[in-house]
Amino acid sequence: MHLQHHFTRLALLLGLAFSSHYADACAHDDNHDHAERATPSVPLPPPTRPLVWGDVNIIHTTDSHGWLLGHQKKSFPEPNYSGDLGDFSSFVAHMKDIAIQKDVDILLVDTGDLHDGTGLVDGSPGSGFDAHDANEFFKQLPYDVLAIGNHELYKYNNTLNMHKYFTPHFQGRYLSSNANLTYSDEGGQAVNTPVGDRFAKFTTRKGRKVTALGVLFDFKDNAKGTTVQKVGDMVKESWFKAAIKDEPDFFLLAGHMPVIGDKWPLVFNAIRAIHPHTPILILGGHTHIRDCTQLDGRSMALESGRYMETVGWMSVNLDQRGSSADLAFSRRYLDPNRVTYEYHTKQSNQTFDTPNGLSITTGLKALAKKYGLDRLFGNVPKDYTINQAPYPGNGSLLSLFIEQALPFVLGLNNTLTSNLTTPSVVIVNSELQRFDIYAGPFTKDDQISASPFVDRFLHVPNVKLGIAKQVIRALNGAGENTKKLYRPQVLLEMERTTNARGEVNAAYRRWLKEMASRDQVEANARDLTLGYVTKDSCPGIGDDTPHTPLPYHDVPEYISSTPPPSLPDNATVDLVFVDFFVKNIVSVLNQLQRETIYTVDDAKLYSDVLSNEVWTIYARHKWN
Ligand SMILES: *[C@@H]1O[C@H](CO)[C@@H](O)[C@H](O)[C@H]1NC(C)=O
Ligand SMILES: *[C@@H]1O[C@H](CO)[C@@H](O)[C@H](O)[C@H]1NC(C)=O
Ligand SMILES: *[C@@H]1O[C@H](CO)[C@@H](O)[C@H](O)[C@H]1NC(C)=O
Ligand SMILES: *[C@@H]1O[C@H](CO)[C@@H](O)[C@H](O)[C@H]1NC(C)=O
Ligand SMILES: *[C@@H]1O[C@H](CO)[C@@H](O)[C@H](O)[C@H]1NC(C)=O
Ligand SMILES: *[C@@H]1O[C@H](CO)[C@@H](O)[C@H](O)[C@H]1NC(C)=O
Ligand SMILES: *[C@@H]1O[C@H](CO)[C@@H](O)[C@H](O)[C@H]1NC(C)=O
Ligand SMILES: CC(=O)N[C@H]1CO[C@H](CO)[C@@H](O)[C@@H]1O
Ligand SMILES: [Zn+2]
Ligand SMILES: [Zn+2]
Repeated sequence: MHLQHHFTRLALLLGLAFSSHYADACAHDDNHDHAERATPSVPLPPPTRPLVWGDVNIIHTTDSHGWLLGHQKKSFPEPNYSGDLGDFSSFVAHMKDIAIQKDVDILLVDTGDLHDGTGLVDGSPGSGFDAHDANEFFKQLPYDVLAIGNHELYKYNNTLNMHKYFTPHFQGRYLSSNANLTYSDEGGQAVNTPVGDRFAKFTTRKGRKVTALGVLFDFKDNAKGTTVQKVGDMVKESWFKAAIKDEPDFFLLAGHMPVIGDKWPLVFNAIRAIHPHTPILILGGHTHIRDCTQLDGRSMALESGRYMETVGWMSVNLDQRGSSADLAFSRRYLDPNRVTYEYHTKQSNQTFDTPNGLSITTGLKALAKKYGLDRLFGNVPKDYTINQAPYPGNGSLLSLFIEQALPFVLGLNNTLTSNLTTPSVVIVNSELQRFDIYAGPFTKDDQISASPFVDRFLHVPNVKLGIAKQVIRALNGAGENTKKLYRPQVLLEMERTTNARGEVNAAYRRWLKEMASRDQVEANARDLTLGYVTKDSCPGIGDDTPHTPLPYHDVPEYISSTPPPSLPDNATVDLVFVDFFVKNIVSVLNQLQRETIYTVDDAKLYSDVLSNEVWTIYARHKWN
């Protein structure tokens, strides 16, 4: 009875929502044959409705972080993101053809973070320039505008590489309005220059004038030899004022900056001050979520997820110059897979691939092989996830790491100062794990995606178990007293160091948590596949394929191994942790006890094993 009631109510709600979208789509779309198209002979749910095309249409990628071979695991929802860069290239080529048939403009935009995420971009063995080879494939896509991300600025060599090899290829369209690089030229002179270009002015195929920028958020942890100017200072620069002075048909603000809660309004307002009605199209990024907002009726700001799990779409119908009426915008978040791509381009599995697309796929696979990314360490028996399963618990990757993998691996090879007969308490930051580990083959590439951070294991000997237990609580800011004591000084410092490594995914997790709690009732009543369920600030439904949200479980910032239950609190243990937060450990220890005044020199090496080697060693022994 109860269920039935929910179901009916929801079916009604959904029915209404969908039918209004169909009406919307058909009003703008002169193609009414979408119902008859041949569906691929695979049991995959296609998107629900055609894209809404306008006079200007944009395909948007952001935060791809090297997922250029797509998500290849069989566990849900990974197949939804299985499209690789070759498939994407074919998709773009067909979309460009459709744009020509419709006689409208289409632009391809990327907003940064090409580095850090998979084996393809985390290490070109030997060269010292991450992502150099993978970028050669990215360059084969016909991007109209690209913006730099913070992950292009952590290592000086990477930034230099982008400047030398990426920037020239895009001929003025790789933009870094507020990010510079300093290097010595052949004559030994220091040159300070934008990594890409500061802005671009160009004319579209349909003759529309565009002024484009590439803005990075106020990023502070960039490498020595690079500079990031604050957005608030950038808009006061004379070059900026000159660049926005003339009125284009529309402004295209690409940038590695979240569309909500950041500095876009500063750029937007600076433009609006002199061009009150010019359309402003904003493409953002960085927080890895699907999001959209409109700063006014003649503007839209879209953020298109992460890791090639989302391709964004924005379209707008332009009106007369000088008009102040609201513009008709649309936006959509596509699941990047061949079903989606074939649906929207009206291609079959046989007609979809372009020669370029196929060659990109082949080339990327060959590169992965050359890098040894297919090297197999074992077969994972089941899925282990960071946030989809409760921690602690059997499905939790963090539980497996701290309770099984680490004790096993550190116990195997502990030839240094430490003494294996001494019990230990091991503490790591949960962000040490970057990505889930799914059932099936566990390769070098999976290791790099899941656990790339290279930290040493240190230990402070002779710590009372009772104190060790309080350390983890203090680090997590739990308990009345510890919260008061440690939140302000220690944890603020800690948050900064965590940010510096680019691991913080707080906004992304907030987003997952919000969708999981919001959609619980609907989830129960709907027979949908798992995936993202977006609720943004733009009108209508954004997701191209409706999904049931993934389960979400919070995890603490720091996790600790369980000490032997029989051990009394006054027994001493080795307090083991990764060197990345050694200062915080020392600081917390000194606040928790007065017997010893610790310094970072009291933290000695505990093992030869590095944090990024744990899974491979564990896999060799336990997953074979
Ligand atoms: C940066 O590149 C140079 C030139 O290839 C190389 O000598 C150097 O070791 C690299 N630095 C790092 C930190 O990889
Ligand atoms: C960036 O480079 C430009 C061009 O050389 C220079 O005028 C500007 O002052 C630099 N900006 C910063 C923040 O270093
Ligand atoms: C579609 O084409 C791809 C690439 O040619 C092929 O690998 C795949 O098996 C095909 N799928 C179906 C369902 O025919
Ligand atoms: C976790 O795994 C253990 C050992 O395989 C099993 O005994 C236990 O029931 C499992 N717990 C849950 C919640 O699945
Ligand atoms: C243990 O450490 C030694 C010395 O560093 C090394 O040669 C050996 O390969 C390590 N064993 C394992 C299983 O990692
Ligand atoms: C290891 O610890 C045990 C127990 O605390 C102690 O008896 C032994 O001497 C230690 N061995 C070394 C090599 O430190
Ligand atoms: C720990 O505490 C117990 C009970 O209070 C006491 O009997 C024991 O001697 C203490 N051990 C040490 C090493 O202080
Ligand atoms: C297109 C595609 O691969 N869709 C898959 C998305 O994930 C669900 C499971 O959540 C699968 O059932 C679909 O086949
Ligand atoms: Zn990113
Ligand atoms: Zn970023």
